[in-house]
Amino acid sequence: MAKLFDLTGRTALVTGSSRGLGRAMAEGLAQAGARVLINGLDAARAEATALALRQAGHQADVAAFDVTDEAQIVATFNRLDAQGTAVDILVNNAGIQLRKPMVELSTAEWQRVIDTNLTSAFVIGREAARRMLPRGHGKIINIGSLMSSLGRATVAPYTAAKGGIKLLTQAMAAEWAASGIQANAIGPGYMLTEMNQALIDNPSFNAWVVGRTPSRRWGRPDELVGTAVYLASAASDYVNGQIVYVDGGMTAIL
Ligand code: GCO
Repeated sequence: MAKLFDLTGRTALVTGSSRGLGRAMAEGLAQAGARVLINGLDAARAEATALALRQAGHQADVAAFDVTDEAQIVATFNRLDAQGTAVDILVNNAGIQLRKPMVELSTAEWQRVIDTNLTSAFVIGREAARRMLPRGHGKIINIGSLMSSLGRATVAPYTAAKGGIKLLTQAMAAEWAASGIQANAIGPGYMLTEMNQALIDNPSFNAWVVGRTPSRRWGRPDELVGTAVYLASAASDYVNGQIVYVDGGMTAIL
């Protein structure tokens, strides 16, 4: 059974993994045996995270690039090719949030969220798949959200992007499953992260989350690790195009 979840010998690229959910998942994949590539906009912060993982006895390096910059993405994958580093597991986690009513939202603001949260997953997924397809195996894990299936006022671009992540995952399965690639998504619920700090600190929003969530609490970033390792491992070789909500039950009830 342990072998089923063992990632030894695999390399995992986790975008947006200097902190938050991405860092938690990168740590979990490393604990399962993977060599992890820490990505972030801030190279120094990414290096600090990779160093902390190495100090904990794991294999961790940095792949610092802007997930909205196609030239940087392509250059990174070309550099990894030249180094003989194959990305076996891709976690498309990087994302931003922008809370504003649509009638006050500029098109540029909309586009920035879509570019960061959705288009990046396509571009990085395409570059990874171009290398995975000839190898006949690969794992792609796209990070969705409650907003992959539910709407909330004032987060329209994030919601549209995360809804797109769900269906992009299904499109990846449609095109790549026959070649041994499994593409799935994780839909985190309300998690205790920096991105949500303003919500956590808002007494009425906090009360709403606790009351609306069957588990009656926010989730912790480390609570995504089990699902991430599962979707990155042989345990999910016959799972494709699915989204697993790790949300305390929020999407399961009215
Ligand atoms: C919000 C939050 C949510 C969560 C998460 C839920 O403003 O409602 O930011 O979007 O971050 O995505 O799955």
